[in-house]
Amino acid sequence: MRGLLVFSVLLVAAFGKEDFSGHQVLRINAANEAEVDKVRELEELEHLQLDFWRGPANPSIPTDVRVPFFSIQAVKIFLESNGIQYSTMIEDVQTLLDEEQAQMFAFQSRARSTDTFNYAVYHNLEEIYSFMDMLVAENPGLVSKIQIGSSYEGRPINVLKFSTGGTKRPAIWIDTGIHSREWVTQASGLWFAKKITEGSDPALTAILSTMDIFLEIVTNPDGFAFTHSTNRMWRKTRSVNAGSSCIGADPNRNWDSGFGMAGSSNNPCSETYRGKHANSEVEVQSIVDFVKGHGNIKAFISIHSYSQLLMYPYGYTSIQAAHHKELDDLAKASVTALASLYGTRYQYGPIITTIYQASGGTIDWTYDAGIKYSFTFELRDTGFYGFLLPASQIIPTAQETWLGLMTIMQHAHTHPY
Ligand code: 0X9
Ligand code: ZN
Repeated sequence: MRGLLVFSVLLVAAFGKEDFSGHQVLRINAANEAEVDKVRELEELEHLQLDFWRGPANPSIPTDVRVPFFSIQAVKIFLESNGIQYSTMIEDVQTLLDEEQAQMFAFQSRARSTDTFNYAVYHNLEEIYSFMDMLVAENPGLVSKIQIGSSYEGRPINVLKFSTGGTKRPAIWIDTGIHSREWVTQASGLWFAKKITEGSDPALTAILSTMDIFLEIVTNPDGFAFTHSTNRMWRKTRSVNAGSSCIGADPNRNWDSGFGMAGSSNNPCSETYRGKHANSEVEVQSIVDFVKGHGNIKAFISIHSYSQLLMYPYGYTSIQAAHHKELDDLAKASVTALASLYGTRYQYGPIITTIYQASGGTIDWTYDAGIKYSFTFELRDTGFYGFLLPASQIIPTAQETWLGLMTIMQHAHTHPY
């Protein structure tokens, strides 16, 4: 097992990118809790090198898992011998990655302004950072760039501030890409940034007349750089874990909200490793410092993919949030607005019942820190492409999500607290 891991690390070191040829994504439909428990046994089998894209959660939510070529027979036999139903969602992961790369390469061009920037393709970190600088240069009276920290590997952690004036106005926070492989989120963040500068929507102008918007597009810069350079499927940060050869912690398990409870892992090799202690990841600590230092953030929206969900606290406990009714009504209005554009259906509710128990998550912390309008989106799709959403869906995804975001932002604007 260890030999295999070392071997694959060496291969990547010699040839560059991690290869996903023959990897499949299976959808496992556990019929009952006993079958879910069986699927959980797969999680414990580290030598299979499984990558759980979603779940295991409960019988109503299918489990999606990327299975390396060398484990496919073992996993299928395990499922079949236990009578658990499954289907193949993605036949060959590498085929999708090759298409994604070909498309990025075909449309590669250095935009000289945010008007000619191609929002319909995926971009790397350098292109995104240069986009930010262009947007600031083009809109000096509205947009500024704030560096809230430096990543573990030393990259700047940048936040765009949209403000028409005032000091410490009540503010809305939006972040994308805290999980680096969720590429449609950073791509949507770029589209949102441009949208905010367009000034064509009176509802947005009204919001900006009294509130600021902060947008962190690349919330996990090291992970994002790594998805481009080495491993497209990288989710976590890139911090070194003492005593382990596995890298990184899950930045959506590292917040000081039910930290260490069920719904996170203490194993550094797990994709949901919570980290050494709450805020151990500088990418998380930087936001915590910013939020506390600002002191007037009224809405905090953290954007992930995939599953088409809009959720509010809590993830670490099944106790209802104090503002459950208001948040639920607002979530309903938001997903209705989102669906109005292309009919994309979202489910909504508290994290723990809508997806699964997750402790140490972003919006549980922001909510407990007093930010009432704390929400988290899981964007397209429902698993057909999963994290590998084709670039042709970037703009429609961003457009419909924007309608959902506007519903929340308008509510925060008209319901001061
Ligand atoms: O497991 C997670 O962190 C989230 N799913 S993801 O596929 N994006 O990794 C779900 C946890 C719920 N919390 C948030 N979406 N913030
Ligand atoms: Zn995520």
